[in-house]
Amino acid sequence: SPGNFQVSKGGEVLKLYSEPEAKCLDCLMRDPLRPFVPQYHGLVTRGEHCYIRLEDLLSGLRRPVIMDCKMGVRTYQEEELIKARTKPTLRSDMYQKMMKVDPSAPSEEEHAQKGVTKWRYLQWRDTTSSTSTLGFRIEGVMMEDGNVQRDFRKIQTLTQVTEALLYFTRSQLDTLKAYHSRLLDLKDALRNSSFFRTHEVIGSSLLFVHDHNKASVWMIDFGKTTPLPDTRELQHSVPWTEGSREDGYLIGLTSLITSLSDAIGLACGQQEDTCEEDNVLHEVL
Ligand code: I3P
Repeated sequence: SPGNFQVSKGGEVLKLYSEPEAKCLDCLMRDPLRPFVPQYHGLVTRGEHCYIRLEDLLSGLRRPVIMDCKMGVRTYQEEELIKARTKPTLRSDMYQKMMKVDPSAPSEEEHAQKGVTKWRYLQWRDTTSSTSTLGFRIEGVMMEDGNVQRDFRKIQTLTQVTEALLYFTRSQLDTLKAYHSRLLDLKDALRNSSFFRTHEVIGSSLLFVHDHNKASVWMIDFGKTTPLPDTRELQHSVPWTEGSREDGYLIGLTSLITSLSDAIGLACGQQEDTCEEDNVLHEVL
């Protein structure tokens, strides 16, 4: 959320300090994932707050277009579910946000309380988006003019995701291909990452950023990413069951890669003359 950020200078942004995030970034600077994470420059105090100094991923870009994909099959920590059971705290702000989207979503009890637990709210977001089924969701898109669109959060199917990708890239083949190849490289780096093997990655996003001549993807937001106890490791590619701590990160990455392939195929069809694969096929036929 923009409220947690301070403008800095020299191609940096300041993000409000959180211990779990700072620990992750420390670890990530010494991991094969480093090229996929904004560079971390340590901490700084401004006024009474401590901040994390991060590379500004938008620096040097002209009228950038941005898409935030929240990764994983769930966006709440197991701890949140336990809290909801043992000492439930009701959130009226989350009840209000739920009502705004769908007044029929809260139960009778929740209506009476005018509140929902944080777990309930986050789980509702997960099941009314593609998070639970595809392992990620598009949280938001910002177009060249700075206009932010959040409607994508209600997307449920891979076909809808592909349509959103075509909209976000304006069907530009070079941009789609750059994103596709960056995600394949990321998948490779994740395979070799000891950070990834040993952390539960929750509520983290892939940030897609492009302008007229550059496109890249970055891993961001590690405030709810936590190390596993001693020698435990995650697969990241299996459904979550309570206690497993599996996050489904790779389920989401695979869905995204599939959707990008589909988008490339469709964008090819729209501009036959510029598509190499198509031309080869025409020659053969
Ligand atoms: C927020 C979103 C954030 C979450 C925040 C939610 O909902 O899920 O990720 O913060 O909880 O309000 P939305 O985007 O639908 O408005 P965390 O990921 O840090 O838990 P919060 O209000 O307790 O900060």
